[in-house]
Amino acid sequence: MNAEEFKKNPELLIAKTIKEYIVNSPKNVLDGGPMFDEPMVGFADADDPIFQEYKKIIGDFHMTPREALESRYQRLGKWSGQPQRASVIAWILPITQDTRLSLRKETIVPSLRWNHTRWHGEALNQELSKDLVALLEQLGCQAVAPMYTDFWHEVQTPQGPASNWSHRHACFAAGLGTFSLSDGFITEKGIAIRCGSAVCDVPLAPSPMKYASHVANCLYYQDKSCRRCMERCPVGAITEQGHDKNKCMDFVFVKQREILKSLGRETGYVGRYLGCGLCQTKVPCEAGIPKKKS
Ligand code: B12
Ligand code: SF4
Ligand code: SF4
Repeated sequence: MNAEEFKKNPELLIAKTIKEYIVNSPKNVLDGGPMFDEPMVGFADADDPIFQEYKKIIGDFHMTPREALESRYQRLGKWSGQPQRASVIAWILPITQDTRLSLRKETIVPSLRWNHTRWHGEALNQELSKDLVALLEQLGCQAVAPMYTDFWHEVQTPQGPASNWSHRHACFAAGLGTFSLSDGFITEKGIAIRCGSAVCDVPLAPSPMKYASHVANCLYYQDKSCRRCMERCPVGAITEQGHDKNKCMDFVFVKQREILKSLGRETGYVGRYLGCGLCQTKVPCEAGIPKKKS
């Protein structure tokens, strides 16, 4: 693709690039089949007021898209001031049915497939982010994938860890889904997903915001008809008050591996921790936006 072609329809070409990257990647493989289905892609205006609101909703440490762009190019010594327009690119990587089915059978530790998707899938997501930034730079644009920079970090808050760049908040601004009782992000392809985001100085048409609130896709917030994720969580980290990140983190980072060992099932698992995600399968929001019973 050349710069002229790109300028004619940047939204289409970026979405196509992300989708083809995942679908065709030789690394998108798990036991002979794909790890992720075709991605969903959305865009937001970097000047959407919601990014300023995130400083109140998440914390002052959460970067706006423009702050992220500036941080990267200041560090590179290539900053020439804020561009006229900037945009956020956000994507959803849906986890395949085979992996979801394998996790449905579990009650205390993740399946091997889910564990591999956590680690190998995130490595692929990181590669996609970096290659997308490199491609945009080749086309003469400025771009950054905030999560994969040396200025990305987590802040410990009393409620648990919080990132200075949240993919899901980028995805919400790009109209890709909403949050939920379990804290997971529910999209048209469900909650069993991974996601990613980047910022660029290209003026992109924002995707429509289809949702009435930031929790619109969750049945609990619609009419309290569902609490399935609460029942799936082995440590009670999800209650009607929401998701206790500290309880979840303690289980995910520490206790789950001890349980795996005691079950004699460590063979083949990878990564610093296992992943869990039990609250994201065998739930009505697993693979789509759940429908209210009429
Ligand atoms: C820190 C972290 C964790 C921590 C804390 C989780 C958390 N929810 O913050 C721990 C270790 C516990 C964790 C666990 C898991 N994680 Co994690 N984690 C992250 C990470 C690195 C940062 C998240 C963050 O700090 N967000 C900012 C905080 C402050 O957001 P928040 O509290 O969720 O947001 C709330 C408020 O904003 C609030 N709100 C209030 N008012 C308003 C108003 C508006 C307008 C809006 C929009 C919101 C809002 O609603 C939100 C939901 O309650 C992200 C990657 C990234 N950089 O985004 C992955 C990420 C969130 N994790 C992910 C996954 C998959 C998992 C696990 C399933 C483990 C696994 N890999 O298998 C579990 C699931 C736990 C759960 N029930 O959600 C996925 C999300 C998938 C999804 N469907 O949501 C992410 C995005 C990684 C990725 N690349 O895909 N994780
Ligand atoms: S399982 Fe039910 S209550 Fe939990 S996040 Fe999904 S729709 Fe909401
Ligand atoms: S990731 Fe595991 S521990 Fe955390 S809320 Fe979901 S089921 Fe509970």
